[in-house]
Amino acid sequence: MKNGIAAEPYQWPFDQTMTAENTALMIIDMQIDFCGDGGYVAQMGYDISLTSAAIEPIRTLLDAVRSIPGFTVIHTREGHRPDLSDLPANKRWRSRQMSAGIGDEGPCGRILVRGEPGWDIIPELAPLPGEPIIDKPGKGSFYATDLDLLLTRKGIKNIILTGITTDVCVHTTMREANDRGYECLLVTDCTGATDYGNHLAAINMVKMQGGVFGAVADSKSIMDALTDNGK
Ligand code: C5J
Repeated sequence: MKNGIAAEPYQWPFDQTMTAENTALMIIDMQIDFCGDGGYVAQMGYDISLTSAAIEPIRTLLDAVRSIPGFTVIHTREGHRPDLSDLPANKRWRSRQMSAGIGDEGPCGRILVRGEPGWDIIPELAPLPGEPIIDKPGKGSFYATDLDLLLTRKGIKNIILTGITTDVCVHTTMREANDRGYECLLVTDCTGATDYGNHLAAINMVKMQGGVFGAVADSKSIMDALTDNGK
């Protein structure tokens, strides 16, 4: 990782201080509810091929990162307590405008409820023992979680963001992380949205104003940098 990652709109991270010890790979909400048959996204009528397209690229990147000693991998899951006491009324009533409401019964159990089959991370990307899982009630991974504490304690400065959906939970997390001073990189082929135009727009937003939320790169550029063979 001598030269950083070929990214847009700048080589990432800008100050070239990326090491296994100060960098984390975040895998956001790769749950059946967001990319599996019968899950929340499918029940809302969206095309899960758009969100599930990220699975294989993430798996390849994850395998590479797991082979590097000291590299932190963090998984997140969006979901609520079974009694829905952590589900704000605005989130619930708006979800019920669609054909599937959060907390309602679906083919994969109660939608976005902790412990239900649909809430689980997909088997292809199952966390290994020792890889932290952040359970979050919101779209952002920092809100009402101990993520910031965990990153600070580990000395993490750089975050590589993957997962779904690009325009909602990935973007919210990236914005939260950016405001807290983390250097952020969104991986274009390891993310996906329920609308392809929104995926592209979310990527574009990052690049405005010199990298207003950080930078973007594809997974090949990251793999090249991790193995120092891209130059
Ligand atoms: C959404 C997410 N889209 N994980 N959640 O509701 O992006």
